[in-house]
Amino acid sequence: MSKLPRIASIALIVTAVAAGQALAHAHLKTSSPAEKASVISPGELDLTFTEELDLKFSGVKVTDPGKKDIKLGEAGLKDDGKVLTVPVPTTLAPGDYTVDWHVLSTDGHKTSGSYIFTVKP
Ligand SMILES: [Cu+2]
Repeated sequence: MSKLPRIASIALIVTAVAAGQALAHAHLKTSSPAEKASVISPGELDLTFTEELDLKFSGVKVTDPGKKDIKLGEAGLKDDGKVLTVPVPTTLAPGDYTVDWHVLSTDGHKTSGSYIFTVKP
């Protein structure tokens, strides 16, 4: 019985974890309105990511309950480039809205996702 294979596999895991942290992509940490939140029509959307973003290749699309695109203002970055902020110039009617986001983090990796929030009557 040798302990070598076990030590080797532990070393492999440690290496994989370290590499994973070095290549961390931008993941959505929090948002305002939050996922599944019920809110009054928001004046803007704030999406907070784990990494700094490249604004040129980052964006948000919002669709209404009828799957129609909502007209949004020009996206910007704040808080060290980790928060993507998008003005919502119109008042949203009550219903469920889908936010589709795609971002490029400054490490050159793309991520995307979507979530829903509700505008209450
Ligand atoms: Cu990355």
